[in-house]
Amino acid sequence: MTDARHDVTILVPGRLHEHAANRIDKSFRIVRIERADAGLIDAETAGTVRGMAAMTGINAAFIDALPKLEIIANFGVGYDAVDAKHAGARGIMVTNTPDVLTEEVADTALGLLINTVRELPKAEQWLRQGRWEKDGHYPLSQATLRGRRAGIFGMGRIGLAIARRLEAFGLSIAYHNRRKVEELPYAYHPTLIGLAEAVDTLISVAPGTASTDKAVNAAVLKALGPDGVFINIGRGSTVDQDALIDALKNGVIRAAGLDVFADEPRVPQALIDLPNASLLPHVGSASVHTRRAMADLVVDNLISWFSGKGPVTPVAETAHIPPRPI
Ligand code: NAP
Ligand code: 8YV
Repeated sequence: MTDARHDVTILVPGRLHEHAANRIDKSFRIVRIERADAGLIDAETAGTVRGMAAMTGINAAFIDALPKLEIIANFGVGYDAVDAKHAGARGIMVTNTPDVLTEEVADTALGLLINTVRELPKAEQWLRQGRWEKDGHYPLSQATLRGRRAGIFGMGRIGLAIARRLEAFGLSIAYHNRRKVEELPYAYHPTLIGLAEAVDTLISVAPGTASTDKAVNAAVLKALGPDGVFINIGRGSTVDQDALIDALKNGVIRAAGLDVFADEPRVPQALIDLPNASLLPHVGSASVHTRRAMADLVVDNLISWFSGKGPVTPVAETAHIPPRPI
């Protein structure tokens, strides 16, 4: 897509992938500010802003400070940081970046699961610290993937890509969504606790919304059981993090692998200190290849919108908004 609209101002608050920023600069008039704070933009400029590209939180007050805003292009498939409901109510389109990151995130989920169960990061440290030569072999891992029963919380695009990989690894698969996906061969559980009771390996890839807030709580972890492994590649808000720390400390579950946290980038010391937690700094989609594809989709949404063709990937809360007339 090459349509240039240099009369359209696109606001970029905070950091943005440079490929996206460069493409926006080529096609539009770009205005960058340090963060999403209405105090950082003068009223005259605010009055010219018609689009936004963001990988930061965008709240209702910031949206309301931009009277001509038509579209917010979010960098990421998860858009929990954007008040999409408020945008929708004001007739402002919100887009996200689905599909282009699905396989990458599923790969990361499997890597995190194997690291957690087979202790590979710790085994590598053993070698790097010279302990193989000094102390002999790294101890056998207490856990194995063999015979595990996986449960996916959030069987959407990424959940399904994880399930396909788990099938190839020989694990049985069940899932919980609000709605059963009819065409899938996997066992459906209408409740999360029912899923946790039925499996020993729970993988959360649900979005961060009011309905998933702290859904993985003490009762769900107890239901998972003492051989239980919990993996979170979705959003930190879907888990009661204190309950998870207690469960890991007290043997309520065996281990956890986490790519996402309640208050990123802050990770509680209690979690860092736990030997049975494998931790990653939110790198699910973080390859050069995939982040560039996400950057392209952010800009393709802006170009399509301002060409009068509508959004490429609108989010559910704003999908009802018609394309703007040109
Ligand atoms: P998706 O296709 O929309 O899938 C989300 C699934 O969650 C849907 O199947 C949905 O089914 C289910 N769900 C939503 N609310 C639920 C609830 N209250 N209870 C039970 N199930 C619920 O999204 P996706 O592309 O797979 O992405 C999923 C999430 O992964 C994103 O929102 C993002 O937060 C996260 N993510 C993380 C990374 C990372 O770097 N770690 C990267 C990309 C994405 P129902 O509507 O039927 O309930
Ligand atoms: C990104 C993600 O790291 O797409 C998502 O929902 O969590 C990740 O792919 C994040 O959105 C970048 O800000």
